[in-house]
Amino acid sequence: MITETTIPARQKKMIDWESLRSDFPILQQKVHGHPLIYFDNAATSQKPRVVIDAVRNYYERDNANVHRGIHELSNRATAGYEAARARASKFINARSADEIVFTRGTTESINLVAASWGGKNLEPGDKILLTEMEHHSNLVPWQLLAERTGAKLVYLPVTGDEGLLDLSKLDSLLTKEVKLFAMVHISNSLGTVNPVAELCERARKLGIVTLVDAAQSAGHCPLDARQIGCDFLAFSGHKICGPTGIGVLYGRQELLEAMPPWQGGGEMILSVDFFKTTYKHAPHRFEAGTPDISGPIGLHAAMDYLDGIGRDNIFKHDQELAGYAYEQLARLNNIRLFGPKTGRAGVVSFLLKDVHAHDVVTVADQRGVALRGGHHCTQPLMRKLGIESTARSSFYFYNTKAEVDRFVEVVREIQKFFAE
Ligand code: 7TS
Repeated sequence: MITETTIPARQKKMIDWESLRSDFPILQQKVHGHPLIYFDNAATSQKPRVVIDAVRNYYERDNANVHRGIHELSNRATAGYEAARARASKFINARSADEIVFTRGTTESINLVAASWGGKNLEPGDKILLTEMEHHSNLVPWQLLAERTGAKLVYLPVTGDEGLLDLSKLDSLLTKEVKLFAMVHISNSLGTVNPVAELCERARKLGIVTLVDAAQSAGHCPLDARQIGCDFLAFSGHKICGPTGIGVLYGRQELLEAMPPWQGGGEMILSVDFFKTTYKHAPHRFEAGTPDISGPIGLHAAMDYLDGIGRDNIFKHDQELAGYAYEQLARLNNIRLFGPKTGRAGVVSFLLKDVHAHDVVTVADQRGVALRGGHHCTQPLMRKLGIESTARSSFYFYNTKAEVDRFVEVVREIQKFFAE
């Protein structure tokens, strides 16, 4: 039996953040002899037991293919799959579950829009507006589309180390050639929170289609697709406590309905003849073949879990930790910090003078602290900032101030170690 995972909504002031850690079996371990401090949440989040259980229960009790068999197990699998779609719709306040397409993740969601919507609607001379802080997955699909269609890419600039969008340039970039404006909500490299509702509103007034990359925001702050007013929005299950391999594409129904299929195969058809096929309505038209079924079921449990805590509470907690980490790091000598001084999300990127980011990450790992070093799939942004990489700490609600203290101490040790 598929059971609804319901966590009673916790009272605002009564959240015991420390106790939430016991929901995450993976956090209860030592790495290289030290308690694990997991600060690589922008890459992927850890999974609470309710999510692991939901996936295990599905395989132990309900596993069957969806929409195909008229037998009990298939009916249960289908019910679980479609319940997850309805839950995802609620999670981002879509108008209906028909606006939710399941994909492998943010990357696949954006590729779907580029190939299907972009392939149909773009012509030579059209422009696609992006920002300079996009992740490669909100950049390369548009480059591929531009190559195919003859469209051109244009970029809204980033101001420098503080990593804000230069909104004074927006009006001059929003020309009549621009057909699509795709933007990241929260930057995975800088922690910048972009004013996506305002950006979408300004684009919409000119009839420009908008896409919001919500990979770093969906599980970290309240997210309301209708209030943002975007046409498309993408996120990944694995960054919001759900399983890997499952993601969501939200598309406004009239746009999805007008888009041609992307991949062809089973599940997405109404009728197939040797030379002609008719397709199901959206969203099913975009889900060819046997989908990931345990993924949406695990994701459903993750969305319930997060909303049980409250994403407004999670955002506050993320911001407090990141603000505290930024302040502590800013006290050190020979450190360069990236991203906004205030109002940042739970990401702090930095560079130590004369120490490569990869060395920072390697030594931190020896002390049980999981960071990420590299370009974070934002190579053009790194080039703009005149660097190759950063060391990045990224936080989630199960991280604590004590962990930040230990992390800052480790950074100090690293500075000493490389100074000798
Ligand atoms: N967009 C943003 C803003 C991201 O941070 C990521 C992944 C993606 C898109 C792609 O998500 P995927 O689930 O399809 O891979 N970001 C990172 C990161 O910062 N470190 O590893 C993956």
